[in-house]
Amino acid sequence: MKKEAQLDLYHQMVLIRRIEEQAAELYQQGKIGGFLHLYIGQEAVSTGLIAARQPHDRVITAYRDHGVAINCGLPANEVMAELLGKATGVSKGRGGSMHMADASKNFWGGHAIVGAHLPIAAGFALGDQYAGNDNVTICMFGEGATNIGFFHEALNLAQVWKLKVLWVCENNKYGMGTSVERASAVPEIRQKAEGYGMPNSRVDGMDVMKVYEAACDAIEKVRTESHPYLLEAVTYRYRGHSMGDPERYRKPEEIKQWQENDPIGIFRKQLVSKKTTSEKALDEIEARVTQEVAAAVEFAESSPEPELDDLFKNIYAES
Ligand SMILES: Cc1ncc(C[n+]2csc(CCOP(=O)(O)OP(=O)(O)O)c2C)c(N)n1
Repeated sequence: MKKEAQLDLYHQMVLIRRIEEQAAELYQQGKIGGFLHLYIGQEAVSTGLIAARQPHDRVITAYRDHGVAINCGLPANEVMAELLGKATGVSKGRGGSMHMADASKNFWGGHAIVGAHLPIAAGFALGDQYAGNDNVTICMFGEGATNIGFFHEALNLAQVWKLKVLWVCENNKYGMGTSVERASAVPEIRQKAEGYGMPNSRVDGMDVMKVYEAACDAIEKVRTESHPYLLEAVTYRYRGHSMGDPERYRKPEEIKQWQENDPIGIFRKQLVSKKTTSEKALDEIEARVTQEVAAAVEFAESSPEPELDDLFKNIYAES
């Protein structure tokens, strides 16, 4: 990957981190309502993954979606405005944290029901198969989602119909307060694909370049060989499941251990040690992000609330 593209990935990862740190503060001030699930610690997964897609490849994910939205090119201002429920938000203030979407960027959301978007991803790919194009649908979900029916139904049909779906499991070790060891019959999620005869692999989800390479390889296989593929990215969330999680299910030492493996820190070290760039250039990116986040908050806070008269708009699609 060229230097400029690598610096762009660094920028995206830092932007996601700082937007979410800011969102946590705004939540505590009561300016963000509903649930807020932070992606902090997992930035390398969506950043590496989305960098490997073509613009015509679809992306769909669960409720931990702010980072994915940024990686898909949704503007930081509009992501922040959506978090605050404002009319200028990516979903016009109607979706909030869990329902960001922008079809023009091929980002199909943001879904709150665990696993429910997996059959939707299979449906997208079936539609693309009918249309005869070579779009790949990238479907992201947590390891908790792989213990429920939607996952198995969707993977089975995807393999039967040879649908072009890249299934990406972000194994961050916990589904709310339940550890993967307590809930999954097999230790590695990728093993579940074996039951459907589906090619699969596992990657270090804390290393953005490793994710990027694994994703390029998997997307190429899906597109050219016309079959689904399951990629498991091993990662960790540093914050609670959502805001207000007392986190009684894990020890602070465990979080600390993973923080030593911070995805932004790892990438920073790589960029400097391989002489791709200097510490100074990376500091400049960080300073730029600070300004972008401040501008996003300003934009969101000064934006209007959705109009009451618009309440019933955009509920049904017009035929
Ligand atoms: C069908 C359904 N069951 C339960 C819930 C409540 N719930 C919300 S998140 C979650 C955990 C899911 O964990 P995982 O899929 O690993 O994703 P992560 O939160 O780790 O990103 C649960 C059980 C839900 N939203 N939908």
